[in-house]
Amino acid sequence: MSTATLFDFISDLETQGELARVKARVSPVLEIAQIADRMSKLPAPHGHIELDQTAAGKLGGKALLFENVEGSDIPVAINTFGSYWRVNRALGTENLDALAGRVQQLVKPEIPTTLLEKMKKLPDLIKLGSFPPKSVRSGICQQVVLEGDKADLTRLPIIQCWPLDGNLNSGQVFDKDAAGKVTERGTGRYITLGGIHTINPDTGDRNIGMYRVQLFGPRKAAMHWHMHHDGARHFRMYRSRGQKMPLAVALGGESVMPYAATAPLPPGVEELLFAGFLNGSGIELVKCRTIDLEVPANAEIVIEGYVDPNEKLMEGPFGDHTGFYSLADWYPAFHVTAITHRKNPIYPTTIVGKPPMEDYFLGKATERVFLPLLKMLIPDIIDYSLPMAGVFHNCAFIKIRKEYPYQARRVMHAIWGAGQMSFTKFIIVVDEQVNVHDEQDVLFHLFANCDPQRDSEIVRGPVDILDHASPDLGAGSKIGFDATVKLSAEGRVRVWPKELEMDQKTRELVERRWKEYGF
Ligand SMILES: Cc1cc2nc3c(=O)[nH]c(=O)nc-3n(C[C@H](O)[C@H](O)[C@H](O)COP(=O)(O)O)c2cc1C
Ligand SMILES: [Mn+2]
Repeated sequence: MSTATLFDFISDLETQGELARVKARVSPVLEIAQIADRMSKLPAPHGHIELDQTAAGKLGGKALLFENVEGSDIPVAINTFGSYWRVNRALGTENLDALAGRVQQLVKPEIPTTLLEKMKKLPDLIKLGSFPPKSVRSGICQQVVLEGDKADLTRLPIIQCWPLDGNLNSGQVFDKDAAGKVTERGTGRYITLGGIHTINPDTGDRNIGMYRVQLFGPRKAAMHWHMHHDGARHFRMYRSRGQKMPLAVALGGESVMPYAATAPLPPGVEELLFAGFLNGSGIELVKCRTIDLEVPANAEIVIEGYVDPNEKLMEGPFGDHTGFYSLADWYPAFHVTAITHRKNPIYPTTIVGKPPMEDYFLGKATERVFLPLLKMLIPDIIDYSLPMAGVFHNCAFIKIRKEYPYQARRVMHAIWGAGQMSFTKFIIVVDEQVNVHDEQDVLFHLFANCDPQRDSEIVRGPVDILDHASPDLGAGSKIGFDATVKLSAEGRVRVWPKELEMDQKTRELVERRWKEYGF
């Protein structure tokens, strides 16, 4: 079972030997981040899952609860999702494949044949098996209500992750010409594990995305949503109407909530439904106090406010999950109208950086859980892996059962059209017998089976906003390598040699006689 509140989740982790409490007084500026980084590189108490045999798969250390943080009386929880076991625990599953199996069940009763029909059906599929959210009259997230001037973000133990975060003098600015016009500077402190709740003003659809929030002042922050994400899309809708956008940042809640906020659901598919599905019961919602939105009743802390379409802030730089600082750029300003919280709340956060970090395990959960949905869109795919070094968007290994010429290329183009997978910069397609979870096996076949000129496919298109190598922000090129065995219609192909393999009879003979050889 997933747990109902962050407090319960932490208690559960503690009982299971997965939590370390830190009583020493620590600074929220860099110190917590450095401790969490070091901890995340230690072996995880409960080891790793079968599928991920990489060294990273065993890491994660323990979740941390800092009880004595300078400048705030609220404890900080970090690294709570930083291992396979803890992600499984949060999602209430024994292993990710079992959860993928539940998603597979949703996908099964599926009849439509065209891609478009399938895309249209996705929302239904999610709804089908899930539990809708329930409105309730009161929730622990509103045990304490601080409105107006009483609301003060600086009282929260918001951490600074990396030394140059928020530092505009570091040369890390995207729009150098505009940088001169900056009148208001942010701090280096960011809310990093919040669920950003917004509503589509046309349809009323609710969205939750995990977007970082940079602290500017007691009631002011900057919202860093990528232009391709739903929060940004909602914002553009309010902006074109000339309206302020109500927004709430929810911290904590059911242990499935932070993961659900990161899940790459198609626009219009509500994260709340997916969270209900993961949670095994609908997420309880309460009305916000100062804006027209509902938020999870079981959250620890909720920050209410609105985004002003006419006000931009120079957000960043920020040490990102790519292993580089993402450059400072203009993002909308968020004005806080209230902070509500439970009595004695816990403040959850995370840091990102060079992998493996806590988000590696959240990303791997997505890789597994979304496999059935990806297969539904692109039935050629048997399995896939997003290798650690590719930090999710940069690289995908795809396994297909090849049946006709150029099938690998069809798969590449389908991926480049599939939701957030479309940002994949390097795609390597391999045959059925290759283990996509073994990097060496994939690279072996890439290097051996490709004639670079004949077997690569380069396209232009939208790329991840965080890609610093693309010539333009969010726009660049992507490459696919067909590392499968080539068929005659795939360009000039000579006789393809067989891969080495000892015959079964001899293998069995040696197996039987192994002791006899006297090793
Ligand atoms: C720890 C973490 C931090 C993230 N930070 C951001 C961010 O600052 N901005 C952003 O647009 N996406 C960020 N993401 C990715 C989004 O949460 C993710 O793509 C999600 O699916 C977006 O939801 P949406 O499609 O509803 O917008 C982050 C993900 C994780 C795991
Ligand atoms: Mn969404």
